[in-house]
Amino acid sequence: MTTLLEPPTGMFIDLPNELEEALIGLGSTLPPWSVEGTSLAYATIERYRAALDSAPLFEETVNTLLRMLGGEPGGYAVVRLRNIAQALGVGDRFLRLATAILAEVATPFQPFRRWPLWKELGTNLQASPGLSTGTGYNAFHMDLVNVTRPPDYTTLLCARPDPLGAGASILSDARAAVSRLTPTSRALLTDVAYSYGSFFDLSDVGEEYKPFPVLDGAPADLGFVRFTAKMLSASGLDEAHAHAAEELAGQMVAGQVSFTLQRGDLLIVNQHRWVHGREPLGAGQCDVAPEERRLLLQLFLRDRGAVGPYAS
Ligand SMILES: O=C(O)CCC(=O)C(=O)O
Ligand SMILES: [Fe+2]
Repeated sequence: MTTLLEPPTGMFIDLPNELEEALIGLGSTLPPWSVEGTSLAYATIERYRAALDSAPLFEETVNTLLRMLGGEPGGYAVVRLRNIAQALGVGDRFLRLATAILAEVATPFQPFRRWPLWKELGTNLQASPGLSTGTGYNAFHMDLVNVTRPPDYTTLLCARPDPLGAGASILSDARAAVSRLTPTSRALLTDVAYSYGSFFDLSDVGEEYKPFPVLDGAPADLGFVRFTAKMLSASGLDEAHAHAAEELAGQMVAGQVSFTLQRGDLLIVNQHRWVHGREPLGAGQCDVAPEERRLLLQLFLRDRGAVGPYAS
């Protein structure tokens, strides 16, 4: 059949009606998941797979998703589970289904042991605006930039969009941004000169990486463009290296796409290829009741068998 298809560039997956209906039915039958160490238990993966395999067009849909997530220019996808969220709510039944779908991409795991598998990212008016739960612009970054083995995928499930209609997600093809840089900047970005953040209570992400190079020279599916715009203001960064990283930040913005996640949308980002962030939430959050403010749930994925020369 169509094995030579280019990766789709639409990046949104609307489920066929018959699959949606089957998943709504299955949502009530999936058992709670178990975690083994820091990963979704193998028994749960098998159990969920056996259940979803019977759903019409599930395999085809997963194949489409995998094509969107891998290979150039792919690297992110939004699976629209809006009707399922409408039917089931966004509680346990919905999270089990989302977990089952993601387990077909890679293994859900829990790098922050102190938080549950799905970590709530709510809206906190007291948080620094640019941080996860803040209300401001969250500039381009990859998650867990300062570890030797960052999660291969980061995923964000929208439980509640900003009622003020803002907070769009921003995405950019980091590899394409790098390709538009001058050779001088690219060379500077290979230097082990960048640092960001702390390393605390993390599991299965390797060691703290400090300082790190932005470009590691590894093939795209193994290495990373280790970037967070937040490191630009880190102390100790010399002017030449800061300038190269700023140029990269500029190219990421120049190539960005943006869209606003709706309730039930599941964004999956391949961290080897794309960076992500968020536009500011709507002004006037203090007039929105706390339980109505934007709420995302975050889950990380680890590629199966991802233990190569660039992992440690
Ligand atoms: O709020 C968002 O949409 C993105 C949050 C994020 O990227 C993060 O917490 O790492
Ligand atoms: Fe993030």
